[in-house]
Order: sequence, then C-alpha cells, then structure tokens
Amino acid sequence: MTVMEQRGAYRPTPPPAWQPRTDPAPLLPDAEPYRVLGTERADAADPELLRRLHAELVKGRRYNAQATALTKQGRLAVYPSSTGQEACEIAAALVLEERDWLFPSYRDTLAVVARGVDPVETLTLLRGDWHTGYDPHEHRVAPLSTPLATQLPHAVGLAHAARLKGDDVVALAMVGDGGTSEGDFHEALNFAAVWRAPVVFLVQNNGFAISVPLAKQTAAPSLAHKAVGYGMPGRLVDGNDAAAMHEVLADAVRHARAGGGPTLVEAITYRVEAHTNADDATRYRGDAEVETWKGHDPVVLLERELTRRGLLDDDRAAAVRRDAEAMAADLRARMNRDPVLDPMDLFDHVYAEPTPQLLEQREQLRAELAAEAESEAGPGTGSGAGGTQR
Ligand SMILES: Cc1ncc(C[n+]2csc(CCOP(=O)(O)OP(=O)(O)O)c2C)c(N)n1
Repeated sequence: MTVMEQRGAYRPTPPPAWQPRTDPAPLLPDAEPYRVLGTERADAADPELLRRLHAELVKGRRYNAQATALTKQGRLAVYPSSTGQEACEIAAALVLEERDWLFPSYRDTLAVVARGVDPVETLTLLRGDWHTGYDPHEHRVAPLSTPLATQLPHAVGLAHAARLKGDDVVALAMVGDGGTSEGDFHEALNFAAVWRAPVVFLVQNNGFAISVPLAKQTAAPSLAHKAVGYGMPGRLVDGNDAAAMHEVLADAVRHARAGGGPTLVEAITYRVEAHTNADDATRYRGDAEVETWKGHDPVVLLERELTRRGLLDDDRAAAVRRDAEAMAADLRARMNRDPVLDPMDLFDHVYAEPTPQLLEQREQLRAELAAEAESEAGPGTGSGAGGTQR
C-alpha cells in the first residue's frame, strides 16, 4: 500500500475521457501483403478486368522504356521510371470514376496516361517546357507534384470541399515511401481522418527514397500501420499483384464514397530502374536485390494467371504488344518535334492578379528579348522592337 493510500486520500479512478476511445483493432493493416494472383482468390477475379489490366500494364512498361530512351536522346529532361510499379499505377487510374480526382507525384505518369491524359502532354513538366501540359479539370488529374507529399493536402482539401458541396467525388492521392516523412503527409492524413474526407492515400513503397532505404526512413512496423495513429484503416498489399491492387483500391474508393472516410494503402513494390535518368542506382543497391524483384514482376505475375485461365493466347499477346508499340511510335514522333515555346508564358497563371514585381520582371524579359531580336536582325534593318510581343 502506498503512503497516499495509507492516509486514505487516494482513490484510484481513471482520468475523465475527452471523447470515447475506439478499438484500434479494425484499423490495423493486413498481417501480410494482400495477394490475389497465384492464390485461390484469383479464380474469382473478373476475366475482362484481368485482360484490361494486362493490356495497360504492357503499354505502361513500353511508355516507361520510350520515355527513358527520350532522355538519352535529349528530348526529355528527366524521367522517373515506374518500371516494376506498373500494377500500382494502372490500378490507381482504373478504380476511379470519371468524376473523381487523381493526385499524382512526378513518378505517376502511367496513372495519368491511363486516366486519359495525352501521353505527350503528360511529359510537359518533365520536358521542362511548362508547369503542366494538360488542363487538370479536363480529366480531373492534378498536376504531377515534384515537391514531395504536397499533393496530399490538396487532395484532402478538394475531397472535403466536394463533400461540403454535396458532390459525389473521391480523391486518390499517390505518394512514395520517402514522402511519408514529410509534414504534409501527417497534416493530410490527420485532416482527412478528422473530417472523414473521401480520400484514398496510396503509398508506393518501392524501397528507396532516391538512395535512402526504408529502414533509414521509418521505424514503424509498416507504413500502413501509420493509419492507426490517425484513426483510419490501413491496408497492406502486394504492389506487384495487379488484381490485388485493383481490389484493395476499389474497396477503399467504395468505402470513401459511402461516407466511411479515408484509407491508407501501402503497396509493397520495387523501383527496378534508377530513381531517374540522373541517378546511378548501383551506388546504393546490389544486382542480386534487383534480380530477386524481377522474379516478382507485375507483368509476368499477371500473364501467368491469364495463361492458367486460358485468357491469353499468342494472338492476344501479339495484339497487346502491337498496341503498345503504336503508342510508343506516336510518342517518339511527337516528342521529336521541337516545341514552339514563348518565354513570356512564364508569367501567365502565376497569380490571378500579377504582382508589381512580376509585372516588372515581365517587362524586363520583354525588353531583353526585343533587344536580342534586334541584334540578331543586324544593324540598319529597321526591324523595330521585334521579339515576342505581348
Ligand atoms: C519537399 C521535397 N524535399 C526533397 C525533394 C527531393 N527529392 C526528390 S525525389 C526524393 C525521394 C522521394 O522518394 P519517395 O517518396 O520514396 O518516392 P519515389 O521517388 O521512390 O517514387 C527527394 C528527397 C523534393 N522533391 N521535395
């Protein structure tokens, strides 16, 4: 007995609660990454869906290869390839309705193209031509976000606003494992859970944030476990299993649409290529690791299942490859044309009302371009100001 109890002054009572505590058990993620392909669940998978996923995965892989080749030819400034991660990319696009919104990171070009954005316009930012090459409202795809995790609070804001307006809209936001260390990740998940916003957070855990491995990024049991701390369900899924990715994301979208609030989905996957064409991955990971992951390739896993069920014969496989080649040829041809750019465009769409500084800078650039055009025209040509007029 403690001294306080001996004096009779101590009554052990629990502290008053600010709000009822909830049981965390239903929020806990899957004990093992959820899988469909190669398990008995695969028998129930819709054949048309599996075929569609396959065609898109093959096209996606070809897109990655073509875009990477364009960086080597000097036609694209930078390309973060998602080879190995195609199942995450394609499933994310296919689970959304037209009225929903996708919030991609720089790596998520395949999801953007699968959602219907023009393949060349998708690359505008990575070409260095312009902030975004497509109208976000046309396909309800936010711009590719280079600052890590900033797309997440945007997704929450949009989804919350849509709900307040009574619009039936779900937002799916994509982020990498490294992005989960950002403050924006925390703020987005916290707001989403408190507001029960209709958002699905998809973390593609591809093992690395450039050269930083996950073990140096977090000590959490898994990234999906972080969901519990915010009060939303977490799901752990095999990110190379296209059927599992589609099922888990579709469930999360349905849950959000029905008013159940957000879900955090962690997809275990692997970035087979370097971070971008500017990175040398051999400096921080070994060939053996890459080879192990190639043995768990998303396209091969799906083809095995399609073949087992008699859904993929040689003719169909050839037709899928032909479509992918046609897309790559078109991408190549259009990316090989020099874009016609006007430097004065830089100042458009920065603010609704340009600031005095911006107007001053715009005038300065206009004068510089005019002077350059005049000197190129040579003395005595009387060409006037020349250059770009605004
Ligand atoms: C706010 C911010 N900090 C740092 C960077 C530089 N940076 C670019 S990519 C990257 C790694 C991101 O890794 P991860 O989130 O795992 O995504 P992945 O590239 O693997 O898809 C970093 C640190 C950035 N773009 N934005």
